[in-house]
Amino acid sequence: MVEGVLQVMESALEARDDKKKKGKPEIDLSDDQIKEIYRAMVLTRALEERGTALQRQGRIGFYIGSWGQEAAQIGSAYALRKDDWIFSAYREAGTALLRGIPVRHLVAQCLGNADDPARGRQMPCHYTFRKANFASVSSPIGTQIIQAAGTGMAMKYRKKDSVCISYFGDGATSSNDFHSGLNFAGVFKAPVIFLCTNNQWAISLPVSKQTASESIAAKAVAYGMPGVRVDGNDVLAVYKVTRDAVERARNGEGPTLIEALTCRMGPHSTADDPTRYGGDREAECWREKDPIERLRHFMEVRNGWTKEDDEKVWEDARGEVARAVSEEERVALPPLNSLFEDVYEKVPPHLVEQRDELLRIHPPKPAKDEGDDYKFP
Ligand SMILES: Cc1ncc(C[n+]2csc(CCOP(=O)(O)OP(=O)(O)O)c2C)c(N)n1
Repeated sequence: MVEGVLQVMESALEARDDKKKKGKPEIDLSDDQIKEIYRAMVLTRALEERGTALQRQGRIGFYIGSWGQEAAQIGSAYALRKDDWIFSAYREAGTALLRGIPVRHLVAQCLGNADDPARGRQMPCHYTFRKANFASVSSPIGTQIIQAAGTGMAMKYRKKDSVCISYFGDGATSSNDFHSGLNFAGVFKAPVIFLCTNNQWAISLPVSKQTASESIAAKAVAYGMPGVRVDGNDVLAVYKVTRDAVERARNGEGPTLIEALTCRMGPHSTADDPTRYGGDREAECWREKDPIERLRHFMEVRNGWTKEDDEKVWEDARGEVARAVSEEERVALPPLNSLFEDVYEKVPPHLVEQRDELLRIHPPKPAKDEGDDYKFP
C-alpha cells in the first residue's frame, strides 16, 4: 500500500469486526450502493476490453483505456449529483456510464457514426453528453481544468449549488491551464473539485520527471485550497474524499485538489507500447492492488458476495457492451452534408458551393441522424 494517503477499505473491514465489540459505525454506503459502484467499475473495464479489441481488429481507429484507474473515476463520480458538471479527460468513460449514459452512445462516439452526438468530429473516447452535464472532452492536455473553473464561477454567479469536477492526469499539472484554473478557482472560491489521477505516467514520462514537488496534492497550498492524497485504488476512500470536497464546494467554501494515487496498468492508448520505456514493469507491481479485485474482496468479506454473483456481473457487462457494438455497427455514418454544419449559423457561399459539389459526386443515402436526441434517464 502507498503510505501517507487516505485509505478506507481495509479499515472498514477492521471496523466491522470492532463493531461487534464497540458498535462502531462502518462506511456510509449501503450494500446496494457498493454493488452499484462495483457494477460501474466492471462495465468500464468490459468496455475497455472490447474497445481495445475493436481497435486491434481495425473496426475503430483508436482507443484509450483506464485499466487500473476505475476506482479513481467511479468513486469520485459517485459523490456527485446528476446536475453537477463533469469535465473529464479522455480516460474517464466510467463517469459517463455512472451518469446513466447508455453504453451504445459511447460506442457510437468511438465509431463516429450518425448516433454520435459529435458526429465523428472528435477522436474516439472524446465523449460529450450535453444533457448529462458531461462536457466535451478536449485532446489538448489541461483545457478541462480552466473550463471547470469557469463553469464553477458561473454556477456561483447564477447562485446555483451545482459543483464541477475536473479530471486530469499528472502530466496535466505541468500545463499553464493547471496554474490558471487553480489560481482562479482559489481566488474566487469556485465550487470545483480538481481530481488529479496520478497514474505515474504522462505517456512515457514518469511522474518523477514531471514535478519537483513532493506530491501533486502539495501544490494546493500555493493556490489557497486543501490538497488531499488518497489511495486511488480504494474506491471507498476516493468516494469519501470527493464527498467531503463536494460538500465544501456546495457550502461556498471553495475548491479542493485531490490526488488519487494509482497506476496506469495498460498502455497510454492503443497507439502506445509501454515495453519501450518500462511502463509494463511498473504496472506489474500494481497488479495486486487492482481496484476491481480489491472491491470484490471487500464485498466477499462484508456482503457475502459469491463467485456466482461475480460471474453474473461480468457476463452482464460484457453482454451489454457486445449488444451495443452490434447495434451501433449497423448505424450509418453521419450524412455527408453534416460536414458543413455546426460552425456557421448560415453556411457561407463558398462552403455552399463545396457542399453542393460534394453531394453531386456522392449523392446522399438515407441515414439515421439522431445523435443528441436520447433521453437522459
Ligand atoms: C497541450 C498538449 N501537449 C501535449 C499533448 C500530447 N499528449 C497527449 S496525452 C499526453 C500525456 C498526458 O499525461 P497525463 O496528463 O498524466 O494523463 P494520462 O494520459 O496519464 O491520463 C500528452 C503529453 C497534448 N495532447 N496536449
